[in-house]
Amino acid sequence: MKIGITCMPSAGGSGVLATELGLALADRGHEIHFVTVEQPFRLEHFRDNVFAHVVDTITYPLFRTPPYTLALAAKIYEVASEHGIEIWHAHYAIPNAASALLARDMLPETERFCLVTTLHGTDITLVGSDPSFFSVTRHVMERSCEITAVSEWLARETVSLFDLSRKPRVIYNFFDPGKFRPRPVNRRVLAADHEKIIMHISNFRPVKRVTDVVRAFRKILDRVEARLVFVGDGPERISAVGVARQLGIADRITHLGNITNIEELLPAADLVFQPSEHESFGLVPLEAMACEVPVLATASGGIVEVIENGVTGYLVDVGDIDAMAERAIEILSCPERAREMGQRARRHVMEKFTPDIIIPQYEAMYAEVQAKYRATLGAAADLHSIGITEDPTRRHKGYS
Ligand code: GMT
Repeated sequence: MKIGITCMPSAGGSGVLATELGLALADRGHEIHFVTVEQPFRLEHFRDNVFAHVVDTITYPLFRTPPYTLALAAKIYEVASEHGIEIWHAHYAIPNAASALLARDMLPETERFCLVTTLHGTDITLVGSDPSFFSVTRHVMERSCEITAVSEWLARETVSLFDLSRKPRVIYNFFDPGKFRPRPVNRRVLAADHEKIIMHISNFRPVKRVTDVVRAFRKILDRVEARLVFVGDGPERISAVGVARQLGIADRITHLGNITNIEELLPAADLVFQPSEHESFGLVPLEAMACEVPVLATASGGIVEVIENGVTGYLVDVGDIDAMAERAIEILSCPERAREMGQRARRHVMEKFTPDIIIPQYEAMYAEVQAKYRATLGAAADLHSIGITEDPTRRHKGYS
């Protein structure tokens, strides 16, 4: 199949997942065309069946910011018409699905691709539900041939927030078991021999609650010799630095910035700590579990579909710093228990979230929407039903 993929190129989970999905599909013989504003984070080397197209934008004094969404639409249109793309898979509703929808409407009716939109979380909970984006987010979801969500929680949230006519299909995140596995690593480059390593990996947005990591770490230090390793960067990192200075523990934190090959870093951790406000799935916890590293996270959002509290990791309430510290101390001071939890975690994710399990679900969905499309080609009423053309009876109703 010829598949176009648009995603965020930065270090966030949606871009990583979309890139890994494209690579896995390419390995299975599909022709994959990425269209992004810059080279995706985990797409570094030439790969068979993979093509990377970068969007050109211009600056012009009349524009307050370059109209990227339109440039993206123009690039998707160009790639789709040149390569005969059958499925366009937009990751993150805004602006990616909106641009793909515009590109699809520009194509002649018989050459239109099926648009699949995957919701990753903040595109719905924070961006899409903001009044400024609500109507456009709802419109692109209604006009996608299929919508997928990365957890049951996100699917339910989306239906209730947007009052959608159908529930998104749930397809979970996956990890590469060859890459993310326990392996010998040189801990010494990260911490002294006597220090346990607590790792937090994120894009340091407010939803990640990174200052909670620092506050809990302060309490952990009362009982355990440890080093906190921050991986990633973003607007809240500086707040974490400020809190660490106030608490007098700034020298116990190492900031590594954005790292592409985290699979070589993760196995060095004694604990991965993700106290997010909510996580629609939790790709970092998944990758940590695959490395047999115990995870401490918050019981909020779709992460409860990934971690069973007390069995494959620990879940505490959002903002409950005392509980976070208590659980972390428990894990760090009992290596035998930590090892068993890590092993159970890997067994669990190997049973549920490998590419062999997840990729065929995407392929089956692509085949289904394609078959539906082919069966309805030419019948205008049916094209409306799968979002390929706009239903004229809805046009003036207003969606919100
Ligand atoms: O975690 C982030 O803030 C990045 C964000 C993204 O969209 O890039 O990640 C989201 O997508 C990941 C892949 O599907 C999920 O595993 C993360 O849980 C989700 N993040 C949030 O819901 C906060």
